[in-house]
Amino acid sequence: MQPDNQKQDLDLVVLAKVLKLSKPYIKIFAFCIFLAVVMAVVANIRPFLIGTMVDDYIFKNDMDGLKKMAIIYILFVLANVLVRYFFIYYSQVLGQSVIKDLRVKVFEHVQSLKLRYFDQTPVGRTITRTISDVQAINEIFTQGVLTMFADILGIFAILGFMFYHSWRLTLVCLATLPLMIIATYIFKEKVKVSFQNVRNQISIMNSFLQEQISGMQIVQMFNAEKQEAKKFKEINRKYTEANLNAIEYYAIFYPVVEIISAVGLALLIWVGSRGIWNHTISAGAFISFPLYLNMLFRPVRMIADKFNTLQMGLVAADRVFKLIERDDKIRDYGEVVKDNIRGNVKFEDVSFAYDEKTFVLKNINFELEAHKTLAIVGSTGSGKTSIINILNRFYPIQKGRIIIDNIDIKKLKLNSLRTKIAMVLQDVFLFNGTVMDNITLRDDTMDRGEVIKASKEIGAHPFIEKLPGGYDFKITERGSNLSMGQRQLISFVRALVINPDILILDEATSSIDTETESIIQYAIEKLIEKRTSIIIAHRLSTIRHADKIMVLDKGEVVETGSHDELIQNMNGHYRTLYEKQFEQSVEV
Ligand code: M5T
Ligand code: MG
Repeated sequence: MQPDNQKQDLDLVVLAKVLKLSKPYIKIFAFCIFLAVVMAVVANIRPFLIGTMVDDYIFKNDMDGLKKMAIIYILFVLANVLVRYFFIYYSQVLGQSVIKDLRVKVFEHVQSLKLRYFDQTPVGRTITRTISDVQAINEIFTQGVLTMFADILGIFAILGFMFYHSWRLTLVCLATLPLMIIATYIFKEKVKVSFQNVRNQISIMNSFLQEQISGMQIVQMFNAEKQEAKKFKEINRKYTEANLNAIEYYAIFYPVVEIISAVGLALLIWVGSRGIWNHTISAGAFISFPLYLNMLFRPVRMIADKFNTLQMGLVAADRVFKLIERDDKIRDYGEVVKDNIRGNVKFEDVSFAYDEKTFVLKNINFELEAHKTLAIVGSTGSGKTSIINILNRFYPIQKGRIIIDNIDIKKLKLNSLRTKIAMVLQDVFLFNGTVMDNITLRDDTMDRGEVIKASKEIGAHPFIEKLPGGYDFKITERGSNLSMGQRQLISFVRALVINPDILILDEATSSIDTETESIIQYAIEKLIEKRTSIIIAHRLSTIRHADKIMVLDKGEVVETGSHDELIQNMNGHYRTLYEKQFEQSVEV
């Protein structure tokens, strides 16, 4: 699990991309900006009003005027509350709308990625990208850009009021401002690094947890809980450390700010009191400037914090963008759409490597006529599953051609290719949902009657019917509440309902009882009837029905022929394999 690399100089580019996401919500965005402008004035006018009340009304004994001013003051307070409410609400609406769209975008993109991406990326990382990284982007809007904009406007507004009120005192206040800015800057830089660390640790922890939970059975089976818990503790410790590290900077920063404010206030009182004695500063200004000072420092202080939220959001955004800009998409250059195929399959000198280097299939040649059955046998790791992985274009091949009905499959539109081919994989994957959902894969156009018909045809109906709820029986994640044989049968029905022209079956290696075996055997015979079939066979019974048998060894075809032909070859691979299995089945 490698933490992701981050480039730090890309901030503005990333920010621009994030802002672009809000394009569909430009009106809300504009409204938020407008509110920020209003807020800058409404929120910061109060010290000025207080100063005016002191100088122009209290000192001049104008009670009626004072009352009026008090009402104005209250109105501004209320207006501020109202404007702030809308600002918070709508900046959230904006952020949430953007990330709602983004999540779909990420999900759809992930779906279109090549299988290689999933081979190489921990699941937890992809989940972090889709959930928590996207969430962090929300804060770019709610905590980042918009509030920072509001704060900066606020600072200008305060400075405006201050200068208007008393330039002398304003200059005094500004004396400590550089200190504040320097402190803020240092803080921002430090916290930035530690926050990146925090996010990396989150990603590592998610990946670890995801893997652990999926593999819990293995962990418990091999009593590996202690070791795994130890590893988790280590990851957890690093995560906590990263968090504490970030918090430490806050713990230093806030007291420093406190000191700078205190110095500022002391200066203000010192210069202010002199100003009152020599009548260069009014009492109103003297009273309102400490308030200004507070108001001026608050956004400056907050900006550091917001900058970091923004920063974190940008780091997250950068990762999400990297994911959705990944060029690992399945390329669909094919244009040919075929509605009907006969199902003639030909491999011409096909070589293939998952990693472009180590070839797991070497110069494979074979032709399978339409409606015939090819069985592929060979020891484990010989490349059987790989053959079907490339036939369906899950992975691109490096050499040779795969041809279906005289068309190179590269030229076929992926969709068109895959709807013609049904695959039953070695390990059946069932989703959380009903039996029906798992067969139709939530395709509403599929008729319930059709499904039942198909499952009757291959003999899965009796067992499904017996499940509580029948076709509405709820399968738990990965099908853990069904036996292997049952899962296999459901996947058979899934393959049959789409009525494929080519059927590929990667037989499960696990042994099943004789009764289920015969049900499955019957189902397989039904499945391969009247269509081109490639069966990766582990059981003798399956092989016998094949028109042709191809023996693979270390990625190469070593023998081809019918059962009868191959069995003649006394020292042949097939005969050896066959004898081995035969012995086994006799023994059992
Ligand atoms: C053949 C490698 C594997 C093996 C070789 C599926 C898969 C396989 N391999 C990868 O690198 N990545 C993959 O995603 O390819 O493997 P296979 O084709 O799966 O062999 P098999 O189906 O004949 O074996 P089995 O055990 O199913 O009978 O070197 O590392
Ligand atoms: Mg296999």
